Amino acid sequence: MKIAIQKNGRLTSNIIELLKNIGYEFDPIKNKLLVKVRNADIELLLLRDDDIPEYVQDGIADAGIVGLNIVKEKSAQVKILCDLPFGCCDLAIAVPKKSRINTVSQLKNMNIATSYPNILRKFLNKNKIPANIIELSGSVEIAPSLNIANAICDLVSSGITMRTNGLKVLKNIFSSSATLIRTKNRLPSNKESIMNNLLLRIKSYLIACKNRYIMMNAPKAKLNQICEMLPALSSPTIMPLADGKMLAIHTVIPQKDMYEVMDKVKKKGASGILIVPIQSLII
Ligand code: PRT
Ligand code: ZN
Repeated sequence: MKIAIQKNGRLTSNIIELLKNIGYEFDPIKNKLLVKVRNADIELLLLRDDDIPEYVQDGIADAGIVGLNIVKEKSAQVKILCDLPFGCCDLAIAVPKKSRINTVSQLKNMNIATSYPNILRKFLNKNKIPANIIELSGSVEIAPSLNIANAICDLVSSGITMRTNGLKVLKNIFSSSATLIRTKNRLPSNKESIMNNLLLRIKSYLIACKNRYIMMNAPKAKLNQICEMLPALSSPTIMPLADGKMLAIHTVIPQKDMYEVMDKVKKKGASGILIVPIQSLII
């Protein structure tokens, strides 16, 4: 099965990290077009991100990892399998800070520079704003200062680029992150099973990243109170300790709650509290 990924860009290191963390082994991808996964029947196809949706749509690649912004801009006929927690950004309309334009409705008959003409056109049509779209392939942020456009529509993550170019955001029109996509075509059964396994690995890894395994010893008398404090995914495992007065409690809790839980159970007499990361979790 072929998975198309970005050859060299913002998403590349996150994709490689994800694929390695879900157990695929392969050589460094630098300067390569195709890399074989050693321990699965998978090849990684290294492309420019703009080409990935079409390669997957046309079945040249069976799956791909690419920003949702590119999938939507290309109107690619692919199936979105899973959002991934990196490459997060917004597509935003912005104008120079000193501009008197404060709402998108004031963009009527204005020139808006963008590398995302299709997403922008849909937004303008939906909101009945008749503006002119100026398509640029890069350096969109400098278009207003070059008097090419009154406004821009571009990706924002930290907001630093907009600020340094003296721009203010009027509206975020689209939120994006990296996504796993696949061809809409039914694949031969061996490829379908590799695809299902890939999706299972990714989903179980993403759930695992958001959770932690917690273990502690607690006085028997405090068991109910401690269990009430555990925002557990399922009922905790309780095991008696040799001394007869204490119990071992094991469970899975959301990572975001772990310090709060640790503090609360400690106050109720829990000791030997151990919190460990989970490699993979299937619910
Ligand atoms: O060479 P190739 O064509 O493969 O890559 P590329 O240069 O076209 O894309 P690349 O690597 O820059 O981005 C790949 C993907 O990362 C995008 O399609 C988005 O899905 C995602 N992404 C996330 C971003 C950003 N954040 C982002 N901030 N892509 C671009 N930017 C740019 C933005 O265009 C602007 O110039 O970063 C600048 C703004 O960043 P902040 O942090 O200053 O707000
Ligand atoms: Zn690109």
